[in-house]
Amino acid sequence: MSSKSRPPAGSAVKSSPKAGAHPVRNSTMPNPNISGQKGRISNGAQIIVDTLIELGADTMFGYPGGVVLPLFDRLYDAPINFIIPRHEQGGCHMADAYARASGKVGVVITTSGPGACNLVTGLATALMDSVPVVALTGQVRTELIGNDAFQEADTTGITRPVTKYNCIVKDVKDLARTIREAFHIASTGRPGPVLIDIPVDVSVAECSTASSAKMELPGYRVRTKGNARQISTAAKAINKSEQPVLYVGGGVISANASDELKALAEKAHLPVTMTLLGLGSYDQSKAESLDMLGMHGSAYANYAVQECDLLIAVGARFDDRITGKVKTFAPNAKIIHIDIDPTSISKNVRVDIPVVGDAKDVLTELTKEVEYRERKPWFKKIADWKKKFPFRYDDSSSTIKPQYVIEELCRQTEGKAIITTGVGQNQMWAAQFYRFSRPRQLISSGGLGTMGYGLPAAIGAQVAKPGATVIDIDGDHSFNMTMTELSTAVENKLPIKVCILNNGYMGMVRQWQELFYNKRYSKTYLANPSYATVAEALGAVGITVEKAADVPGAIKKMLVQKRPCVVDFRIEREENVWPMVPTGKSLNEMDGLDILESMA
Ligand SMILES: Cc1ncc(C[n+]2csc(CCOP(=O)(O)OP(=O)(O)O)c2C)c(N)n1
Ligand SMILES: [Mg+2]
Repeated sequence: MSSKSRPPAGSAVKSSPKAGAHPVRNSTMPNPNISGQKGRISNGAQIIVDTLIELGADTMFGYPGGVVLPLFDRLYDAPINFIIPRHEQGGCHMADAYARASGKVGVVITTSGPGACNLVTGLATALMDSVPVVALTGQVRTELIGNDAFQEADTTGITRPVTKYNCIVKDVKDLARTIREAFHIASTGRPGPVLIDIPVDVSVAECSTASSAKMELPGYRVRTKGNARQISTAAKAINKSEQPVLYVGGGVISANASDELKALAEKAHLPVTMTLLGLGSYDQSKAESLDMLGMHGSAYANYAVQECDLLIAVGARFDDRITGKVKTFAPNAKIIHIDIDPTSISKNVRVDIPVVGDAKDVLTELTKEVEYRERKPWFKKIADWKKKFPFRYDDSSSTIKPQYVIEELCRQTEGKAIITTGVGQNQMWAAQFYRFSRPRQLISSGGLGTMGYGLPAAIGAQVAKPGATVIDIDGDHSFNMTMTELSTAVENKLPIKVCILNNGYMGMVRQWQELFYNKRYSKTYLANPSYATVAEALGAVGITVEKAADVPGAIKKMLVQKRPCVVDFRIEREENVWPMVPTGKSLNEMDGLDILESMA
């Protein structure tokens, strides 16, 4: 890379902040307001560790390298649970899932150049799903920046589009403050990943400890309280509505607002549908749950959205997998949109009543003003759709149906496990057939759809919740992408379970080829290893299941393992996910309903 494309050495590289973030001042500028300047003399690496501990980060994920040696030296005997992945992408997914499962900020540390570059997919995954992750990357010495130094990469440049905010710290005096700011920006407003790049000379430079340095974010404002008038207008619309639908996204979970959501749904008597990331925010065992909506959502949710007269979106962003054809999305509905991120309002779909604020706060206020209405005809219609088009599969065959595996998993874990997923059919079946009842129970890459997320995510979730049963429902090819992380699980004695729905195919892509490319299965079949043998070689337990009759026993065996356990379910090869709204179609134009009906 030419040095021309780089900022001159000595300048700070700033990202343009994303939704909800605002520019922070140049971190190389002298900062006269640092408090705590009088403390003991420390080096940059020690300041990093002290500040992280002060911020409550007792668990981190990371991989060492040359320019982070000073930092790793300080981590040697620090009171931190430090997990070393086998690849930095895995480390970033672990930090991300740790954050999703715990509600805390996930921290990942890597070296410069290749280490930092390996974070990109993980950061993009966290950005798309609004997950608070702080990444600390080492950088070459300040004087070498722009010289194509060994293991130099323009980390802030490369990660600018995949972070909520990033910067490089060039003065040790700014370190503590910048780390505090990173945690604040990552976890407030619409959460997201923040990266701080730290040249090695800054890590070894000495300064008086400034770990209590105050944040200086004059331009960063987060509006948590919703506008009272807008809330009243929303309440009136709800009270007037004959056919309302609550459409809930991951924002409700990240705002810890599930109780407030339940209170609103119960008081006003509203049916609730959730996005993939919203699953768990509302108990699916309730009659008012319409389960997931969208491309592979339930027919009853999609019909309800298309026929509703009022759509109340909370912490959701009208992603194209949800709306189908935007022009004909919820054609009869007035739309209320409650979101912390003002930039997502009316971005994809025109909104009638926007309310910018924290979901917990806004839902509390809104609930005070709503009234109960029975809405008998509407709930009758919904009950009829539910009866006619439940998620179904043909259970008459002796080959293993993936849906059956998930139903059985749900039965044996009493719907209480934390589920992570790969991407593809496995992910959609997990969303359709496991029944989620509490927030932070489903951990899945929604926005970016990152194959390879499931296994490292299970590790991050298990670290966050050591007592929980954590199951990765994965695809064979998703698992292939990061399966080396099984070693991380083994080394750290994490009893995660991996259920590979092994169809031999990149199943979701094959499904599209079947439906839209005349069954020309171009490059979607790859030879797989014996996963049980791989698992055993890496120190985990491996089980292969080839017959439907063996599914319950294998799951039972898996659930009692103390070591990580991989179960390779050889499933029906060409099973499809139904229903399906083809790209460009309206939500009510679902394929596969006839197939589902024929199985009744
Ligand atoms: C990193 C990455 N590369 C490519 C894709 C495109 N893609 C989406 S689903 C899929 C197939 C997934 O196969 P598998 O993990 O076996 O899951 P299945 O659909 O068979 O359950 C592919 C290639 C992706 N989502 N992520
Ligand atoms: Mg597959």
